[in-house]
Amino acid sequence: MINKTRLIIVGGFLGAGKTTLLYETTKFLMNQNKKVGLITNDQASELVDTALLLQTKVKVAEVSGSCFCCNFNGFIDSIKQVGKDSDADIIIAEPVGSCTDLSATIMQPLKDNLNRELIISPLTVLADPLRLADILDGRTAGLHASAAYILKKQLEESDIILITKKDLLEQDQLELLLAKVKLNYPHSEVLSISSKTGEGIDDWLKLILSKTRTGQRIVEVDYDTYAEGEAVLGWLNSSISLKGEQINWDKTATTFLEDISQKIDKQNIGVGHIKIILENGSNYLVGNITGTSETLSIRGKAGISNKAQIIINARIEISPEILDEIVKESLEKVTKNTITMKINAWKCLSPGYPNPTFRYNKIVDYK
Ligand SMILES: Nc1nc2c(ncn2[C@@H]2O[C@H](COP(=O)(O)OP(=O)(O)OP(=O)(O)O)[C@@H](O)[C@H]2O)c(=O)[nH]1
Ligand SMILES: [Mg+2]
Repeated sequence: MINKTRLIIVGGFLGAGKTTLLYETTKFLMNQNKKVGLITNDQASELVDTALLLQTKVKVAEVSGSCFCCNFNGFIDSIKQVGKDSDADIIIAEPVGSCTDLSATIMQPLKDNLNRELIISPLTVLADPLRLADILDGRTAGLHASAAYILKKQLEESDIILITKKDLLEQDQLELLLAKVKLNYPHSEVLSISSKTGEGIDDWLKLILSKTRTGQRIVEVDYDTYAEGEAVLGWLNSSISLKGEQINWDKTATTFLEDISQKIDKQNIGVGHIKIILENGSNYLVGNITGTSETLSIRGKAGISNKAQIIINARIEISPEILDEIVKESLEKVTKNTITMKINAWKCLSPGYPNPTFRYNKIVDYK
């Protein structure tokens, strides 16, 4: 079989930098005249990640309503669909950040079932350097112990650990972290990148595009702890149309996120990731919170106009009911008397017990 499609799976905990890397990698590969297709994944529909990645103009398929592992057939259908629609040389897929056991539930079944159609790259697991350093020091990175358990299992089962956001570290901090990670995860290759500066993306791509040994380790996962780690997260996905008179959307989005992050700080809530995309025609901004208010970041500008669309995705350690209240209250505060909202979708949930379609307990041979 000639011209097999490359499949790259980019895992890692919530907020680790997966979508940002997919975005930058897609642009990088397009500049090399490669055809790229992308797959996003979430427990519900209305994804910030999909809306953002569509800005690259490549095809984006979405597996929503369940993770790749619990809807493996949906994942296969998406691989085939996006491969066909974009005639892709390379497909990059981003699983849900609170998923683990991917080697047993995704990598092995993929090798077993799609080895004639695909070349599968090593399983790359992204890690935010600040969370990673905290975990390596024996703490929980501000997360519930069971959520931190998921993060640790992701690292253990990786073929490659990719420390992200290296621009946030001094050189000596980075070297120390790299050395610690290598010591703690001796079976994985360890690299670092910054999607912000582009540094390291080339080296990572060279490595994963030249290798096919993937899913080299299946680790033991206690599904009750894994389920608890997911269930402590309230999950909110919503999409809203906004209308007003010459509204400054950048200010609106900033005030909204600041208000939410203040509540999080005050109530000391563990944060997976809160993200928004606010689109005003072809202008858009993306806002993220991955921990305390210090992590709040806003990129891009949506400008001033009468109409815009916002998608909000939040995963924080609080019940879905309280999350619902927090977000509604902050929205009402910033829209009061000036902006009318039409809610197109609003879903609040707590992820159910993970129930993968397949779970292999042996490594599938694959070269
Ligand atoms: N400084 C810096 N920030 C980054 C970098 N890469 C990602 N980020 C930031 O990290 C936050 C999370 O990035 P995402 O790419 O959305 O993370 P993710 O892993 O896709 O998150 P989920 O899909 O929710 O699991 C955002 O605020 C990004 O701007 C980087 O290289 N440097
Ligand atoms: Mg993402």
